[in-house]
Amino acid sequence: MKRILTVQDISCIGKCSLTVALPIISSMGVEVAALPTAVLSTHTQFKGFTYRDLTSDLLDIKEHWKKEGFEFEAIYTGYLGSYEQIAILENFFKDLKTKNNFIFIDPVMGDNGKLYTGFNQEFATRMKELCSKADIIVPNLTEVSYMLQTEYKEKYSEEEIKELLIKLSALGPKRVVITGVSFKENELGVMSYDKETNSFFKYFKERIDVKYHGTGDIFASTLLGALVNELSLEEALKVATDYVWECIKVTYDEKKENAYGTDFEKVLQKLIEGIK
Ligand code: PXL
Repeated sequence: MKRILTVQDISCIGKCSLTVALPIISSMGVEVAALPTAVLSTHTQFKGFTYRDLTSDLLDIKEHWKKEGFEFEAIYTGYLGSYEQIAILENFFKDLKTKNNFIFIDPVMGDNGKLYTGFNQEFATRMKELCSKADIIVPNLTEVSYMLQTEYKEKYSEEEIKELLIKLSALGPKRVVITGVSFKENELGVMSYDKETNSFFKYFKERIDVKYHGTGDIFASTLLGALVNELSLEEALKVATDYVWECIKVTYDEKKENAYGTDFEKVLQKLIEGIK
């Protein structure tokens, strides 16, 4: 059975990071080694959240795995809360990257043109360095604008997105995906660039005019699960975009609060059937 490692926080309430990565990737038939970087009572968009930092455990855990000889098909990082955690992840990559696996980074830092609580430009620049060590990265347009220090805009032309994709791939990753791309008012989706084949791909769904927390994490987890299931990047992007759309749709039908995330559990069955 294939096994991946994912390193990100557990936010107990709010359906993001590990609480979506674990069920989604497991449902896709892939074992998940879930390494929490911190335990939060909720994600950071709620007021008054608690934060138990687990940074000091991370290297010991990796050392134990190395002794046991565990291997991972992919190493997937999401939300990371400190410079120290980024440095530790660089060490993980050095020790756990093999010829056969790949590094997948979702540089979770912000959305809608703004960084999340606790992040700044300096952190984004450091995250950019981490991304240079990845095989595939999946930032949204806010994260792109901070990493490349380009202006965040409400609208981009296809040429502008292609330019951003090429700039990001020049940092190192062979494959780059930008999420939250839209060239038409009623569409929202993704665009990707594969440096090795010099090819672009875009895929859109009908826009549902609502934002839910955690959809970026659902997208990244689903994309990773599909890639580990040996779907092509294009196929995997379709599966992940379709699933995020289903999650938003099923939640919107009941109009849940945005910060609480989507009812992704209700459509997991569709995802499982879709990748068979
Ligand atoms: O969904 C991204 C995310 C993950 N983890 C934590 C967060 C956020 C976004 O705010 O606060 C702790």
